[in-house]
Amino acid sequence: AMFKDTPERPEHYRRFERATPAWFQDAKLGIFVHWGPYSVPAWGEPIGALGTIAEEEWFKHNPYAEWYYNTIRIEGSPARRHHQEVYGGADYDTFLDLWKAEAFDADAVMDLVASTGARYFVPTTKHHDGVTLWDAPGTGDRNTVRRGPGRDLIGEFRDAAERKGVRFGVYYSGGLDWHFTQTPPIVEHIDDTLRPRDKAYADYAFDHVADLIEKYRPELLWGDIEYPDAGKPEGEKSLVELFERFYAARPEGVANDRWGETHWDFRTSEYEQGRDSEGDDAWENCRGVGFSFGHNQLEDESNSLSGEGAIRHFLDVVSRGGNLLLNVGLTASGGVTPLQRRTLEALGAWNRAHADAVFGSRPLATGLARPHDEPWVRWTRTGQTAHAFVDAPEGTRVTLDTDGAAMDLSAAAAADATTEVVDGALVVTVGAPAVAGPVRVDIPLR
Ligand code: FUL
Repeated sequence: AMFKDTPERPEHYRRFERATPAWFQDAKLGIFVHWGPYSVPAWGEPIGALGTIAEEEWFKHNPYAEWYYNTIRIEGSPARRHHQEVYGGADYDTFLDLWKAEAFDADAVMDLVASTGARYFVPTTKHHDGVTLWDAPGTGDRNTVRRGPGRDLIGEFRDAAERKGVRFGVYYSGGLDWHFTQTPPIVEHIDDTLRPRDKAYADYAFDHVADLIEKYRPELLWGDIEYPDAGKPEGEKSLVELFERFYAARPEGVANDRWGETHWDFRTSEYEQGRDSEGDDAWENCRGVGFSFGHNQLEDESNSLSGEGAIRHFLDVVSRGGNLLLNVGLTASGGVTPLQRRTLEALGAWNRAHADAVFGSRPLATGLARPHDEPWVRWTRTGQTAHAFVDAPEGTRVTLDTDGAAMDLSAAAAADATTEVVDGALVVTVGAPAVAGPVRVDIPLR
C-alpha cells in the first residue's frame, strides 16, 4: 500500500485501481510451474533460500536452475565447469532441442495441482532465456511449438486447468530476455543496464502479453523483474493498453507487482526476499519445494520442504493474510519428481481434512490470540470461529496464548487433540492426527 503512493507511479496507471477481487484472497494456494530448456541440464547449487545469501555469492552459485544460461557464463562458476564437463560447453539452445516433454500430460499435472487444494495455476510462458512455451509472435522457431516438445504447452495447461476448474494465470519475464538482447551475465546485481528497456523490445513484449491475453484469457498476469521501460508511458503498445485489454477480458483478473511502479493488485515476496511486501493488503509468497524453481537434480530432502514443512509454511502465510504460490519444477520429460510429489501430496491430504478452516479464511486479529514457534501455533478465522493450528509431538501439552475474554474457551472443539481450561487458559494436549500435520482447535469467538 505504501508503495502505491510513491511519486514515481504515473497517473495513467491509477485508473486500474480497485479493491482486489475477493476470490484472490480466498484462494490461498496457487501452483507455479517453471519449465523450459533449463529443465534438461536441471542443475544449480542448492546453497540456500533467496534473501538469505549475499548477492556476490548468489549469482555465481545460483541455486535457481532456471538461471542456468546466466550462471554458465560467469567466469569460474561451478555451473560453467559442469556445463563444460557434461555438455562440452554446448550452445544453450541445444537444450531446447533436447527438451522433448515426451511424458507430459497436462491433465495429470492438473490433477496433482487440484489435489493440493490450489485454486489457481501459473506456468512460465517465457522465462529469462526468452524461449516461449507457445507459438509467440516474433519468436521465429525459438518456441516449443516449432522446436523441442513440438507442442503448445500453454494451450495444453490452460485447457486442462479449465477442465479441472482451476483458475489459470501466466508468468511472463518482461524484465529479462537473454536472447532478444545479448547482455553480459548478471554477476552481482540486476541493474538497469543489464535488462533490455528499448522500444523494439517493449513492442515485442507487448505482442507477447497481448497474444497471451487474447488466446488464453488468463485470470492472473504474473510479470517478472520489470516491464520494459519504453513500454510504460501511455500510448500505442504500452503496458497501459495491456492492462486495459486484460481487465476488459477478465474484470475479476489480478496482476502482480512486478511490472514496475505502474499498477498491481497484489504484492509479492519470494522465499525470504521482499518480506516487507507482506503487509495487510493482498500479497503472495512464492517459493519452490527446494531452493530452485526450475527442476534441479542436485536437490534432495536436506534442502527441500517436507510435507510437514510445506503445511507449516502454507499456514504461516495464510495466518498472516497471504497466499502461497508453491512451485513445481517439471522434469524435461514432463514429470514431477518423487521428492516434489511427496510434499504436494502431504499438503493436499492435510488441506482436504482442514479446507474449511483455511480456504476463505482471514487472519485472526492479533489482539485475540498470538502465534508461537516453540511449540508451533498459528491462527486463522472464519466467520465467528477462531482456528488454532498446533504442530507438536503427540502428548505435548500446549497452552494457547489467547485473550480469554474474547473467546468461549470452554466450547473449544478439536478432532485430534483434547482441550481443557486451566486457570482461564486453554490447554491443548496434542493427539495422533488422522492426517499427518498440525492438529486443529476450533474456538467460538464471543
Ligand atoms: C524471479 C526469477 O528470477 C526466478 O527465476 C523465478 O522465476 C522467480 C519466480 O522470479 O525473479
